[in-house]
Amino acid sequence: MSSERSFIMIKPDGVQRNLVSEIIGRFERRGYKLCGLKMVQPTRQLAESHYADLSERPFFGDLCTFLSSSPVVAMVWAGADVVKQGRTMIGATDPLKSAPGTIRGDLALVTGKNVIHGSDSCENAEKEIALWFKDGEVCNYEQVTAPWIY
Ligand code: RTP
Repeated sequence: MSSERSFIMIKPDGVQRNLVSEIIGRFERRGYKLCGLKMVQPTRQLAESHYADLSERPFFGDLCTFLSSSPVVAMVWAGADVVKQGRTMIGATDPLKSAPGTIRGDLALVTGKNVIHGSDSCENAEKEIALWFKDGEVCNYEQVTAPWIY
């Protein structure tokens, strides 16, 4: 099993709309391994750090206000090609441009409330995991092996 990891976050709108199990289920059914999970209401500072790359964009303030407005579910998922595959499962930033079958394409309509975040590179995934999780909060474990579990 690959040790590649991605930081996946159900944003405030996904939590408020009771989409947590729907989203977790998609990653579980795909075959990915859940290694970290917590609900947290991000501080403004954490939201700004998470989206620091977008600090010059006009929507940055509203984005950070939204992210820190209500709890999120922060997760670490591991498995083969999880960063790229996770982004494919999530869909395009604008839900109206997301294919049916993707999380945003099935569950969202508005760019500013697009339900979920997924890391866009392995390097950023590790940075985001370090930003959101303390040492000891992410589990590194082997799943029970059987030919049909990979
Ligand atoms: P995310 O980081 O949340 O996974 O989203 P993403 O990679 O698909 O898109 P990104 O460009 O990183 O933008 C981060 C989030 O900012 C909001 N956004 N609003 N008003 C706008 O034009 C606009 N553009 C982006 C979205 O919520 C997007 O997910």
